[in-house]
Amino acid sequence: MKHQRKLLITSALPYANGPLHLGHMVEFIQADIWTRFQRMQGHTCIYICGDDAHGTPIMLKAEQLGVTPEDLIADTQKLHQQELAAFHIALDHFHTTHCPENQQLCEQFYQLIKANHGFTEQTINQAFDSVKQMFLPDRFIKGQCPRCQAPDQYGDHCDACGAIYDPEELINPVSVLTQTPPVIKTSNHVFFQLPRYQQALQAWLNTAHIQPEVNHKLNEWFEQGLKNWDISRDQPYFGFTIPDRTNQYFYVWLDAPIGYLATLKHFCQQQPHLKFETFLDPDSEFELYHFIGKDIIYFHTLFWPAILMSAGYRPPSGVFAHGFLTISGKKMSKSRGTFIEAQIYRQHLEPEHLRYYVASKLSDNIQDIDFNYDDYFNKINADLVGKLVNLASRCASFIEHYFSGQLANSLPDLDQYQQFVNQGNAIADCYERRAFSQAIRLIMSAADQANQYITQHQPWKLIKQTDQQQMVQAICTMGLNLFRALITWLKPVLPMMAKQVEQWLNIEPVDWDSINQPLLHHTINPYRPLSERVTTKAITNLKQAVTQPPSPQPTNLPADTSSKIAIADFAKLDLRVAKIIAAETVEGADTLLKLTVDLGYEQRQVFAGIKRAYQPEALIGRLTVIVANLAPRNMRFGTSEAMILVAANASKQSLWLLAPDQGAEPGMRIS
Ligand code: 2FM
Ligand code: ZN
Repeated sequence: MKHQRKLLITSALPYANGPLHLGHMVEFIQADIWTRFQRMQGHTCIYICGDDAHGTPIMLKAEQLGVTPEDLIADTQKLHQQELAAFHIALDHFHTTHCPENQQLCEQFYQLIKANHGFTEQTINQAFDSVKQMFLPDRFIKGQCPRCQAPDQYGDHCDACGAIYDPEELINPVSVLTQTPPVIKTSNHVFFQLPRYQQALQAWLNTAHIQPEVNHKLNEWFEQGLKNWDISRDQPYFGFTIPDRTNQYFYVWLDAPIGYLATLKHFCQQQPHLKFETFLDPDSEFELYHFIGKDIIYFHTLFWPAILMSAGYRPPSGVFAHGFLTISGKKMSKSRGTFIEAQIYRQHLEPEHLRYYVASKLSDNIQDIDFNYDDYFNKINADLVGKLVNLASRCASFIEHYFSGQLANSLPDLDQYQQFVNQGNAIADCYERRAFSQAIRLIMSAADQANQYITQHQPWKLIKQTDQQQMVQAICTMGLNLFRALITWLKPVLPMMAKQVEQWLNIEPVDWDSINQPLLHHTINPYRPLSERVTTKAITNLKQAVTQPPSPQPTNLPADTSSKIAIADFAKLDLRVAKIIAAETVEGADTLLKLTVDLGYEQRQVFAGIKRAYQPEALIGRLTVIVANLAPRNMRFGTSEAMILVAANASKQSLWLLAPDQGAEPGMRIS
């Protein structure tokens, strides 16, 4: 009997301030394929993820959209979950780092590490935006590169020459928030003493599953010497406050990996047979694997294991890093039309085709992988449809038309079948090592063998000979059994197609070893096409869609942008002409104006994100259009009692207030 493993698997937590794109999907697909493969082997797997909901960018994004960070992350979480389901990512649980479980765990880690003398305090200099009254993360400072003088470079590195530096070294630095020069301000921070864990980390690396390139990188870091790590941030910040510090928060990169555990804890609360504490135990029977992008190796192979060890908990059993996704050889970029949101992709192409394509490119190293439209087109049409689906439909048509769906009682050559099925061992080995592209190559070569088998035996000729009918049934039964093996091996990649096949073949869900017994003397259901070819039109449409302006922010979107609404839905909106009678700026909000509007029958207070486009005094007396029956929204600065309608360009940098023609009066209904 096989050894039954217990695995806890995670994908990196996506930030809760934007849609999932194909780069995210590569990682989810990779972890999902591995998880599904392990489950097919009979192992117990818990696969979890959640949104990374804290930090300065999320706080500022919410402010820019005129919503609370809580609303922004709640909306984004829903959209992320929808997208993951659409791509068949078999997560057991998707949660968020902004949850009571995480707050409690962060505090617990903090107290444990503190008790183990894992922290120290240091007073540091930081760039401070005195207009915005906040400390600036490196990404919020821009200036000229101190090495090559290139303009408009971030505070930590130069895109032009690759230099890495401290923000103080930038020439003519400005805050990207207010365009004003930052001042340097000191404050006292909590640091995790990473260097103390160097030996323990090196010992851990000897046993953990770490890719050779990652090991190499780690050795370089060890040689350079590890540094203390700042785990605190000053207010304003969106996150959890540190219990014994004034106005300070846990840095998002501390609470994010702890968020893996918070998600698990939340899941365990719904699964009485699972005891959360046992997962933390250094003797836990669960192996723990993190799938991550290569940009966050430092966090997962140094900080995170050291934090776990310092708190007395078990480190991960392995960390699996992958490369970035490029689109037609280029970095993903919105302005270059190479940024493909997952939702846009699936408006034009099939999620399972992406899964297959990504699997055919992924290996166990950290090289970048490329999404190339022509390559995608060929792989789906020539391999998936041309070889795999075609084999099924060829055999099905004979079995259905001549034998009423009945398979033969025996195979023409059992040894040949066994030899074919034996290829499954090498394929399983590839899956285990995450060498998915190699697994796909082996499966497609097996598909070639299966197609050759049918071509050689020519059932379309034999069927014309009355004494060869049984032979045709046996050949096509063999063909379908070979197909069943192929779809079994592809089930981790194509779970929906595999399910469709199980229904068609009228069989129980297959696991890895089901194919050891051929399917004989059995009636199958009528065949329905398993997958369609990709059309050039669909590819062209996707290309066009990604060069369009990016889709609007999640908070402004209905769940499904492609859905139409009925007239009755439209009638629910109470749109009214309103007169702006007061307008003022809001302290601490970059984009908001506070307006008072008159509807004739009453007045409302509205916070509108239009400060960039309008001076408050220029608005007074103007007529505009509002949504009058929007439920009041509590914002950081007060309650907004309606919504002003504006036209905006894609980046929302330019805005135009809507106004009725002359003669309209406050309170008039718009229909
Ligand atoms: O790089 C990122 O997208 C992070 N949000 C990943 C966090 S993974 C984990 F540590 F939580
Ligand atoms: Zn430079």
